[in-house]
Amino acid sequence: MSFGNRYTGLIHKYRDHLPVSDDTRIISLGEGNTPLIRLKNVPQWLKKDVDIYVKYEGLNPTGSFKDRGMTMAVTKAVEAGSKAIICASTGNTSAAAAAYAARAGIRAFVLIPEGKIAVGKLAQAMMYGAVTLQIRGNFDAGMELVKQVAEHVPVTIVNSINPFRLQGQKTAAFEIIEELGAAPDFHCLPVGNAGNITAHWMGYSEYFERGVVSQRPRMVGYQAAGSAPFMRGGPVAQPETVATAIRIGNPQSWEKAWELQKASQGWFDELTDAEILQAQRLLAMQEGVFCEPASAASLAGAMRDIRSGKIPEGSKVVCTLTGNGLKDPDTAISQCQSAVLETLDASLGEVEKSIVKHMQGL
Ligand code: AN7
Repeated sequence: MSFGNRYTGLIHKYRDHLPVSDDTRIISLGEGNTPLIRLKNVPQWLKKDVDIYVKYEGLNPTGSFKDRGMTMAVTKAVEAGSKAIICASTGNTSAAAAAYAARAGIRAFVLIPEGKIAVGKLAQAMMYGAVTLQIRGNFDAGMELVKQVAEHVPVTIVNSINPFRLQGQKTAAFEIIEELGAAPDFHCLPVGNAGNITAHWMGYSEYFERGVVSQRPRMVGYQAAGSAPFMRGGPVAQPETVATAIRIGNPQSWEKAWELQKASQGWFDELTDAEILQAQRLLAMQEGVFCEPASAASLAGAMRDIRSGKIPEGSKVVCTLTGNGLKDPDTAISQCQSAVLETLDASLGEVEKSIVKHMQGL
């Protein structure tokens, strides 16, 4: 057994693959190194011989994959002397920006669509001390405002148009390759701005070009049907979906996404809110893994494409679970009305009666 190998975040671990120097002050909260969980019950339930792994990015320090990008973006902003960062966000980017700014001792400004971000994410932005600007408009409007205001005031944009974000996020692909000993056959992700799918393809490609692996996965991206600009062939003016994290009508990495789709021989598709929520609940109830609705789009899509044979039997599939289910308790509870929540008197008789009832058939 070896001691003293404290994990101190992905920049330390992958510094040879990242644009940092020995003098760089690293702003880290120990992000990365997330579990790659092999599903047991879902493949059986599908009656298909496939290996499905979920990369549980919800276990990052602020509960989403955004921490991988934010450790790099904030590290580089501080290195460049920036005193403030800014982003537009559907919630998770704002939570990560707020946390890493707090850690660095700089100011964070976050623009969020009023009433359209999950309550946990709002709590995070406020608790970490970001100046939280709720706009009467959606993410896309916020993104345009951020680009414009950054031309007038000295703030560093930390949305995924900041190239350091993708540098940090590519490390998830490194981790997957190191754990599996090879790239998977298919890698499925939810798509909003398409930054994360782009970053994963970068990571796989770097290990491929260095000869670490001899193959790269086919990349598969899923959007919510009400927010599916890739399927409509152009921006969606009024995106809507229960998966508020990907309620995005004008993806910032549009070209890169289509390039990697071609290069990897992957595809994009869309899922209804009902399909997304069903996959979220299935994953929680069958596997004990709680992700937020947007994240479940990756599994929902993979299940559909496995069923149809588009993803053939014998495949190794990785689904990225981008965010933690605890971020959005309202959506979770609202779809559990049929689940087991009973109200009863604090009496032994009542409690015992309920337990006996629910033990029947076990
Ligand atoms: C849980 O926080 O864009 O395709 O502003 O939070 O890289 O945009 C969030 C995106 C998937 C989509 N899953 O990733 C934001 C934001 C979750 C997310 C995505 C997001 P990209």
